[in-house]
Amino acid sequence: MKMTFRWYGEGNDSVSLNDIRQIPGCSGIMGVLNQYPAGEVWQKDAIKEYMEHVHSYGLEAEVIESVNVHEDIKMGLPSREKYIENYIATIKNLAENGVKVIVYNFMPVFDWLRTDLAGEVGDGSTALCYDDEKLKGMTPRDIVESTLEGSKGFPLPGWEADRLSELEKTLEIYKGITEDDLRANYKYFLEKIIPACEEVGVKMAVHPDDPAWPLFGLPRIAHSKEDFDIITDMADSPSNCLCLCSGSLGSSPDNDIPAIIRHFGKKGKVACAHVRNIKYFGNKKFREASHLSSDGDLDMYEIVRAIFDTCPDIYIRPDHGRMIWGEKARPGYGLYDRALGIMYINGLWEAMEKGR
Ligand SMILES: [Mn+2]
Repeated sequence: MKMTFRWYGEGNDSVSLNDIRQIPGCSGIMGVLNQYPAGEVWQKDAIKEYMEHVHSYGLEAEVIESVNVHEDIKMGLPSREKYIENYIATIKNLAENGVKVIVYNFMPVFDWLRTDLAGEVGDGSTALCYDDEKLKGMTPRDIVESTLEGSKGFPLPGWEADRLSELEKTLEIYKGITEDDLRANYKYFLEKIIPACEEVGVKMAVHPDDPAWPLFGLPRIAHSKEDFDIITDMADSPSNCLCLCSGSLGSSPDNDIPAIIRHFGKKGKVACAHVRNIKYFGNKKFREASHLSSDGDLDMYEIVRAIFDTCPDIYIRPDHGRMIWGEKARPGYGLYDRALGIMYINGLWEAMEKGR
């Protein structure tokens, strides 16, 4: 297992590389170069400079996240060809700079979504919350505005301005796109990019829909074991993998996370994992919890155990954390609670290794 920490880049994160290297057992980051809007080629020189900077702190950056898929690819528009070409160029440029895993998603329009970015936990801390009843009273534009307002000035992954600039127009086009259409467009994309990934030894790791159900009538096709069976079959390759996010899949109690990890772990299909806990408050209503099992409804021991047993060599990172100890940071991405999460996962891991 390689323990990592999500980092948004100099000037774009309240957490520094110096902070990250002080977290015990943390060997690297899951990084992003967020100057590039979806569809643009990530340039070699910029990636090289970024890598050298991360390496200068003794940290690795073998996993890069948020290499966003342009909406035209998801919608299957003729313009997808040039965006797929650009995506392949980005894959090659990243691989040339030591990247082994690329995390992406195939969610239409909205990436992750919460109705409250600073819900009271009850102990003075706050956490990201979702309440479907609350969302029902909101339009897509309302949720975009409330999310940007709650972001405390930090750009949020998946809520990039370029992605949301033509929101209404994009939503209109999606009205004619079924789940099967979206799957066909996804397959088309994978068939084009996976040979390039194989050539340069990169694994594509698709992030699950978050939350694990359709939103605003938009098709979503990556939130269950069955969905991932279909996706991994779309391109039969060691490069076509998953980013197992326990909190995203775990937003639905129907998903048995340890069983899903074991199923795909044994097949060599898990490239990395985001580990986080969730507390349910009813149907489609949850709050993100600390990593500790007893603070939420997911069993972190069984989740880490499934990784330990079936895919022990993957990259792991704590996912979102609560905002604790008065920290001011990008919602979900403070230093303190995620560092606590790392220590908890490290503790589970050491106990498993020694108890073998
Ligand atoms: Mn995640």
